[in-house]
Amino acid sequence: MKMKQSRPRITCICVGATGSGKTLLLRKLQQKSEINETTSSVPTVGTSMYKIKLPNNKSLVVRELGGVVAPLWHHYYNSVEKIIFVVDASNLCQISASGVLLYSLLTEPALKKSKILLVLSKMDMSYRQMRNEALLMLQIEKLKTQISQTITIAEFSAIDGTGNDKIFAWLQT
Ligand SMILES: Nc1nc2c(ncn2[C@@H]2O[C@H](COP(=O)(O)OP(=O)(O)O)[C@@H](O)[C@H]2O)c(=O)[nH]1
Ligand SMILES: [Mg+2]
Repeated sequence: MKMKQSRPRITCICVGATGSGKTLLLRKLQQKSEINETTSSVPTVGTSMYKIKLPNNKSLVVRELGGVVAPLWHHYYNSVEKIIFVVDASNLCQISASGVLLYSLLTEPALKKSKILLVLSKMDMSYRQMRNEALLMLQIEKLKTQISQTITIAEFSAIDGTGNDKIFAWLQT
């Protein structure tokens, strides 16, 4: 008889400001792997879980944590190994808010050993130079010298599929 695992250990979280594109990113990753299992959501604290099938046939459950519940993010840091941090590259007006969230995440003791994937989302709505402007505004180069985590940067568009392969490759490592 198969035991039903009701509480999988979630080792990957997806965070970022409200509207940055987290849900669409995770749905897109699910679609590519032809799994459409929009798993349980916990509306009270605004988190949802997505089971993503990786190219190596393993699967990974990612928990989305919305910007509105940023003060509660720390409840979910336990056993987190990977963090997908989503920034809307088409909206540079909101980028400083993302920078503050990112910084507080990176300085969190529980996340000292985690791997970070910085996703610049909505690239279909951004001009090329916006990528560099976004990274500059987030002070990524300076941050890299100050933190223990490694940051991988991926451009993404849920519309045209930009960045899909790079994100899957990162999720597999
Ligand atoms: N053009 C474009 N719009 C996007 C993209 N990703 C998300 N959006 C839009 O941005 C809005 C917020 O997206 P959502 O995934 O719900 O953001 P979340 O709050 O971070 O989960 C929605 O209207 C999406 O359709 C993208 O890659 N390109
Ligand atoms: Mg969402």
